[in-house]
Amino acid sequence: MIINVPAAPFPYAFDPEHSALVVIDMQRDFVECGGFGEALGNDVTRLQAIVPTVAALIALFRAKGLPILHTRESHLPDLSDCPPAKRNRGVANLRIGDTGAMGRLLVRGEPGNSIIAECAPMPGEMVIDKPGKGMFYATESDSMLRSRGISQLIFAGVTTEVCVQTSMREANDRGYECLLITDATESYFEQFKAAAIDMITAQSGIVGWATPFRELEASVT
Ligand code: TIU
Repeated sequence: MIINVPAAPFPYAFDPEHSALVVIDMQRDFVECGGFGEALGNDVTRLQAIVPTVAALIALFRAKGLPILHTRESHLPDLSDCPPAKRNRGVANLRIGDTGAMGRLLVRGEPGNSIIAECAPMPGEMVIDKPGKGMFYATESDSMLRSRGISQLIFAGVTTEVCVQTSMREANDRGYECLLITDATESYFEQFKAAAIDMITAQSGIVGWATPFRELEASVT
């Protein structure tokens, strides 16, 4: 059954049977003090405001029995999947692989690299470790989703204009219909979040659709 969800730039034809929720990088490294996000000079507390909404969105998908894919931005301990071009950016004292307050920054298996408790994956949910900003680069995301018959992706997570937007663009090019939940995503920069949503939805939804959580929730309950 198709459900028309009010959205920008026009209603999103939500098909629950072919949909998955994608929760991008809700990791301690980005959301908590002492992680990669703070090492880049960002105020990570901005991201904490969306946690209840992301958790509610996850709960909604679980209640409906719909699939969820969680991503983590992470690198192997030997950093063989982290190109120097990514590691050697800027003048940060703490770079990817260096040891911070929550272990080695952005390294798989370190305490800071885990997903925050409020958004933690449940057994049976898809979890993808990605070395890039996008969820499809060097991952099994596409085959995992296609093998489940999924053609629509509902997006949440951080940060809006970096890993979320990159993932939405990758998904759009692969033929997925993408809906961003605007109050379940956040950026370290207020103006970049707004601009990313505008870029995604402009030109008749050149990348996809956007709507607040309450519109999706009201449409499916
Ligand atoms: N720096 C920043 O805004 N984001 C990232 O580095 N990764 C993600 O967005 N996950």
